[in-house]
Parts: sequence; C-alpha cells; structure tokens
Amino acid sequence: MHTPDLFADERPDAGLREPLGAQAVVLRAYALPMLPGLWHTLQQLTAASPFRIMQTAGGRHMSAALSSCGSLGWVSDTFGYRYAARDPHTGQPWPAMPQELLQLGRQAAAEAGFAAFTPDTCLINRYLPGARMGLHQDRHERDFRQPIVSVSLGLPAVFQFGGLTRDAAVQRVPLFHGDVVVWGGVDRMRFHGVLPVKPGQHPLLGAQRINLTLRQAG
Ligand code: MD6
Ligand code: FE
Repeated sequence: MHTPDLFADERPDAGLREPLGAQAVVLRAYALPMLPGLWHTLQQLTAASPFRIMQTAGGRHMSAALSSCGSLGWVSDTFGYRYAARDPHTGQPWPAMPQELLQLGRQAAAEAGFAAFTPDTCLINRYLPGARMGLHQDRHERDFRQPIVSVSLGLPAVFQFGGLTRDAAVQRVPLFHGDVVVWGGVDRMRFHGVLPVKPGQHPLLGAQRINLTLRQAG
C-alpha cells in the first residue's frame, strides 16, 4: 500500500536554505506566503493556454503536461525544442506574465545571489501521479548567465540534481509545496530531473504536482 502523505513528517522548516552547489540553493517554503493566490492565477493562465502533452524530437510523448506564460513559451515537437512567441495550441500569444510571478522570480533569484534577473517566460508543468522528467539540461535560453528559478506546488516529488555531465553523481532532494530552487552561474548547466510523482492528495491542488520554471529565455 502506498503512503498518500509521503514525506509529510520530513518536511524541512520554512525559511531554510539548503545549498545544492556553489550557486544553487533550495529556499524552503519560499513561495508559500503567495498561496492560494498563486494557485488561482495559475488556473486562469492554464484556462487561456491549456496544459498539453508535447512530443519530443524523438517522437516520444512527455509524461508531464506543459503550458507557459510570458512573451515566450517553450514548445517541443518532432522538429525539436525551442521558445516561441505563440502557443501552437491556441494560435494566440501566450498569456502575459502576471506581476506576482515576475516578482517571485526576481526576489527568489536575488535571494540566491542573482541580481537583475528579469524572467520573460514561465513554464508551467503539470505532473499527475506517475509523471516524471528525465535528466536534462535547460539549454535553450539565450543567456546562460541568467539563473533558473523553479517553484514546486502540490504533491511532493524527488528532484534529482546532477553534475555537468549526464553520468555525474546525482543528489536526490525531496521538494514540497512552496519550495523554490534556484540554480545559476557555475551550476547553471547541471543535469536535473524529477523521479515519478507518487500518488497522493494535496489539500489545495489535489492529485497533482505543478512546477513553475521562470527563465530569461530571449
Ligand atoms: C521540476 N523541472 O519539475 C524540475 N525543466 O522540479 C524542470 O527541470 C523542467 O519542469 C524544463 C522544462 C520544464 C521543467
Ligand atoms: Fe529543467
């Protein structure tokens, strides 16, 4: 039998900073004060540009469903990965980046030592139980001096934070509702991924995990 409240007893204290590298850190529960407003905002964004399962360049289907907001959005199809100004699903520009997301991105980046971060896109990934994200690098952004800010909401998941090569040792970090991870500088190109999300019910989000990644892509 699975444990629906996986990790419930292990949740680190709010406000803790856990370094994952010289320029990578977990900010525990950093986004928690913005909820449930942030959840309401996300529901509006994904009503305008719905979650969709994308195909990889290799023709496989990703297990997490994706949407975006901001002046650019991340798209993937059999032509490969790229940023695009329009949502291919609606034919419309992606929904504008809400001010609260922009502020969250800037503040978390500053907290982690990255001033002058101005995200122009936020990828919104939905993981239903069983969904995962294989080890990868985020490398389609123009300026690798800018960090990645990743916000976890809903069900917990185990984040894998590896090295600069695919075969380097991997740290496994449980991430909980409201946790924010920032990686940049010397850690910007580290491989990372998410182990399959375990079944469960989150009081606010239900049976899903949502991950937001704020980036300066253009
Ligand atoms: C996470 N997400 O879900 C980490 N990367 O905790 C990612 O690394 C990620 O969700 C690229 C695109 C979407 C993502
Ligand atoms: Fe990533």
